[in-house]
Amino acid sequence: METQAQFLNRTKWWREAKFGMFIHWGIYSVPADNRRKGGGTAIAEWYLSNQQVQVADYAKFAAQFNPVKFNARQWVSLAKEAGMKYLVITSKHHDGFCMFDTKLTDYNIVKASPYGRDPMKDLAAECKRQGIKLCFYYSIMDWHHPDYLPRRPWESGVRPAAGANMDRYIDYMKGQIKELLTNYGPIGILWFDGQWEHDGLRLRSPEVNQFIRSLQPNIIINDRNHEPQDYATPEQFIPANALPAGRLWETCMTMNDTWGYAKDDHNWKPSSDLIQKLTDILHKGGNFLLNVGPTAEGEIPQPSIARLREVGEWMKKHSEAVYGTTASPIKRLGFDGRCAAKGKTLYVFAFNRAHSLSLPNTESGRIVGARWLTTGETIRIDEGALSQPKSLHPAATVARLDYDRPPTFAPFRIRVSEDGSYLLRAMDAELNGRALQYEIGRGHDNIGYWSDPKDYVSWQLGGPSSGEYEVEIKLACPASDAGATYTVGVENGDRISGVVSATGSWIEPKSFVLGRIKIDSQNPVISVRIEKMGKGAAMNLWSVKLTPK
Ligand code: FHN
Repeated sequence: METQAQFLNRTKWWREAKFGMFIHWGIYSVPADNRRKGGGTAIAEWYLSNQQVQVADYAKFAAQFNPVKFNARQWVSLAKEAGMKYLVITSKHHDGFCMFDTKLTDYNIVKASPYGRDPMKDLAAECKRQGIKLCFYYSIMDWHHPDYLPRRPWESGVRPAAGANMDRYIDYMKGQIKELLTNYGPIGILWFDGQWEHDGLRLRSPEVNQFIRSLQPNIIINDRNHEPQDYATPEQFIPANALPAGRLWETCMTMNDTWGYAKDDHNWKPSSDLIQKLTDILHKGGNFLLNVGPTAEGEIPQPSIARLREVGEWMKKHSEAVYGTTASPIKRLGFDGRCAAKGKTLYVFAFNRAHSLSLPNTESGRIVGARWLTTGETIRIDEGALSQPKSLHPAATVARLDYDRPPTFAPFRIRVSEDGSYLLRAMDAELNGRALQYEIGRGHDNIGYWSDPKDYVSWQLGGPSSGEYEVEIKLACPASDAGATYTVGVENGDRISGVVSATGSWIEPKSFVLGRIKIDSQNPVISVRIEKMGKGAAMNLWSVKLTPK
């Protein structure tokens, strides 16, 4: 079993890198079409599904895929210019087309396209030359492989499922993973995706993840093969807070609305927005995996290049505020901006000229130096307020504050709502114990993996709170696991109990009013504790609401 020190050592490069390039590139860039059959738009790499195309017809795009303008040096240089430290590229997406030289199917770029070369080889050499970590995205879901099930609804009668064997498919998948982790040098991350059609048992997830680590013990694996593994992957959004219990995480996001290239998707995010998203992620201790979708000719679209260069310009002056930082010790700033920490230094990202760029008082630590990284000016501090810079960066103006020790601030407390109630969300909770995980994305915004009855969840209230409160809990649990008994209440004070009933599934929460508790202490800690486990995991907890009565 890996120790925490070993885990931190193995993930060190990634935790310091903070910023990577995601590349969705495949034969879906031939149609480059993000429309759905019957109207509306979707994500272009899902073309086969969006247009309900038969596999044999979709496969014809391979013969039209000839990325003669692909230039690994240009792509890696662009990632580096943007300040990105790693690159995650789709080795195989859901369409099953392999963008690497695999011996396990001819449905690959070397054998089935006029291009006839392995771009992953070029990228591996270029990443090594430029000091960028090469990482592979690999889709478990495979619409092309005859052994992968289920078939798509529009395939019935065309491509029968008879004879398909998912175990044989998992063996194929392991064989390809072995090729990816053997033929391209050290790989930074195995970025799984497309796991949702089967559970971890069917996908032999523990076996596959262990196999990966046997091939490259230092590799990082994301959470999309049915195990928490090394980090969580909120997609197209940024969590409201740092994930509880120091859980590592990385937001992946598109620059427009699609991962694969779509000729008609012009909904590009401004570079200032991308920079502010990066600082928001830094504030919460995450990584940012920003996507480009190259064309069938092998070119990164000009709007993506422009944004990467603009972000890179900001990084040139401010990268020390990005690399190697950790989550802000101040959960909420009093102005439109964000903050990140690095030992005895805080970096403050001011999004616009705020009336007062003031910081809360520290509980420990005194400022011994302060300057604006953006302008080089020394900062004067007057009763906590920072002197304004002579000019602002349109995206984020950055201050560096040096303390005599790593500064600490008052603990985060849940603010009372205007109606006197408190909403205690999973996102804001302290997770106490071994197994609890905060789950986010794909229908989750909850505390899960509640397999140990000694684990418990808690929040500290920040406002006036003496009196009687109605307790409402929002939780989810499938019938297979229901039945646990639990209590909600004040630590070492009044509590009320409940029984977990079935709500449908792990991602179908329901709310239950339990009754009332009395609170008579200042800044009490409210907790949810398990009294007795049910048939399986206790529950997935979304929130607790306390309403004064
Ligand atoms: O279905 C995929 C999608 O095409 C894209 O690859 C994203 C990127 O993380 N992942 C899945 C949707 O969650």
